[in-house]
Parts: sequence; C-alpha cells; structure tokens
Amino acid sequence: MGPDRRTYDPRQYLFDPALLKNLDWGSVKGYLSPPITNEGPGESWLVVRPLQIEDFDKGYLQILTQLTAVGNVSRSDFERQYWRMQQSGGYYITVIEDTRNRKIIGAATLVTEFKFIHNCALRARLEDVVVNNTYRGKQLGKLIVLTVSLLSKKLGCYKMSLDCRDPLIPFYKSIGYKLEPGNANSMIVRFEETPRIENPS
Ligand code: 16G
Repeated sequence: MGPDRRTYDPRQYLFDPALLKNLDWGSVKGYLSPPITNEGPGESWLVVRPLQIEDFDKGYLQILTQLTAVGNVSRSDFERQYWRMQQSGGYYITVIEDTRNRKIIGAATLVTEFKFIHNCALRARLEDVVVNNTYRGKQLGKLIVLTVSLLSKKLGCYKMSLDCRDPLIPFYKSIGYKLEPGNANSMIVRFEETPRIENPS
C-alpha cells in the first residue's frame, strides 16, 4: 500500500464523506422530478453518507435481506468485513438514513477495480442496491444509484456496470444504464458455499 493520505477518520466512515460533495448532478437532472441530490435529498430527515460501523445497529443488514440471503452475520463479523473493505480500498458503500428513527432505508455499493486496459483505467461496478419500499415515491432508488454512479465518475472510472433481475431493467434504463447491443450478457458460475481462506492474496 502507498502512503496513507486519508484526510478523514476511518473509524467513523468506510470512505471519505468529502467525496460525496459537489457531485455532477447537472449531468443527470433529466432523470429526477423534482430534482434532488445527495446533498439535498428532498426531506430534512434524510441523510446520504458513507457506511458506518454503527449501521449494524441501524438495520443495514436487515435491509439487504430484501435483496438476497444475508445469513447470520454477528457484530464482530460485520466489523471484520468493514475493516477488510477499508484496508483493501475501492469499497464505497453509501447509505440513506432516516434520522428520525435512525434506520438505514436505502443503500448501494460502488466497487472499483484497477485495470491495465484503457491506459491503466479504473472501472466501477454497482452492487447491492436496496431501498425500503415503504418510502416509495421519494425517488430514493434513483437517488442512491445516481449518487454512487456520479461518485464513480468523479473517481475517474471509465464505465460502471451492474447485474440485476430482469424486472429491474426499466428502472436502470430510466437513469441512463443501457443494454449495449451485442454486449449485454451476464454469465455466472455458482459455487457451493465452502469455508473461506482467511487472507486470500
Ligand atoms: C443483484 C444485485 C447484486 C447482488 C445480487 C445478489 C444490484 C445492481 N445487483 O444482482 O449486487 O449482489 O443481486 O444476488 O444491486 P445473489 O444472492 O443471487 O448473488
């Protein structure tokens, strides 16, 4: 790892909250009506910010169960994984909190990947997008996805891609994602869950 140039407290946030300032919302304003941004999410009680360890107690894992199986993740499992992500770098889990009841009501993960191609480019993947469906009508799905998409742009990524279930294709199309002709396949091999190697490298 290179020199530590962190300008924020890593015990407080998974990534530097300053990265979420001044995202290029002008470039996506046609997708939102009324216009909202991560810094002005439309309600005074909504906050968009990086993941925190305390989000274990604010229902981050519970909301992920809307997406898929989460399993039995203890607080120490959660903290260990948080620190792995923090140390590895490239993980930008972003959440929406309802500060009235201190609950996580939306989340999306941006993961970046170093490449040799495209002049040693950075590439982005969108993962684990969830929004509590009792908050419907507030454009929170668009808000959280556009926030991490604009963050990937700010970080200099040359593209961002995602896998999703078919019924979600119209949603992602409505905010600028495309099925590229001849290049819109997602293929998978699934492995049975086996014990993990602790320090893969
Ligand atoms: C969806 C998610 C992906 C998540 C996966 C879980 C988005 C854009 N895609 O594909 O991030 O990891 O579902 O499903 O949120 P799985 O349990 O079958 O891997």
